[in-house]
Amino acid sequence: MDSLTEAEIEAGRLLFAGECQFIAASNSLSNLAPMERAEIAFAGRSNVGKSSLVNALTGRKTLARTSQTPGRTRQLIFFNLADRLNLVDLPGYGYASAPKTDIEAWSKLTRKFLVGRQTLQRVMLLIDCRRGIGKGDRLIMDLLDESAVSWAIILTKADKMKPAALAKIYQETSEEAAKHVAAFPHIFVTSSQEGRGVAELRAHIAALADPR
Ligand SMILES: Nc1nc2c(ncn2[C@@H]2O[C@H](COP(=O)(O)OP(=O)(O)OP(=O)(O)O)[C@@H](O)[C@H]2O)c(=O)[nH]1
Ligand SMILES: [Mg+2]
Repeated sequence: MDSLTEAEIEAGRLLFAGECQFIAASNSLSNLAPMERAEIAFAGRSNVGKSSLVNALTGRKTLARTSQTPGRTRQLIFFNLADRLNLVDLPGYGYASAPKTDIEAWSKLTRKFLVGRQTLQRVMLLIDCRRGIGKGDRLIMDLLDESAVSWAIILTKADKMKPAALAKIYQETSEEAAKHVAAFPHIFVTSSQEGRGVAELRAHIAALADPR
């Protein structure tokens, strides 16, 4: 964001330089991580780059498991960042080749988590910049609006797109997001591969963490 100060960028860098520990991999409401601190969840279509972004943010290449094959993250994965914030890597939606009953179970759990988690400060909704907002994304956007959960869009894989095309999708995405009551007004643009937008996103997230 243009308005970020050096101090805010530094606060983000410091937080994410802190220790990051795996807490839990949950497959049911009964084994979610305890609500001990502020949380940020990463949601989006399968293969959009959620796990890669968690790794880029924390500077740890293999913290969250990533994959060429969509549907890699099948549980809600909780990480404790410096005892100030939980990062939650969610299973993606729109993944067609898993058994239908499995998909239904993950989506149900993910939806329940998103609407019923008091510690959740913001849902980062990842959108592949080459695809733009899709049907599954719109369902989540509506769900979050209805539940008054604050959410923000991140356009991922910016390294895959030329500047002019990226500017166009940025504009379209901003216009659509602006129609939603619970949407954060700024759209983030990232590349986990090249590190683009990562420092800015760290700063944004650090502002939502518990105080030291
Ligand atoms: N070029 C490029 N590729 C990326 C980027 N981020 C992720 N990818 C690739 O996209 C694929 C999927 O990444 P993941 O991070 O596993 O995606 P995910 O959203 O966690 O997927 P699920 O766990 O299935 O929901 C992998 O092959 C990554 O290497 C990026 O910024 N640029
Ligand atoms: Mg994943």
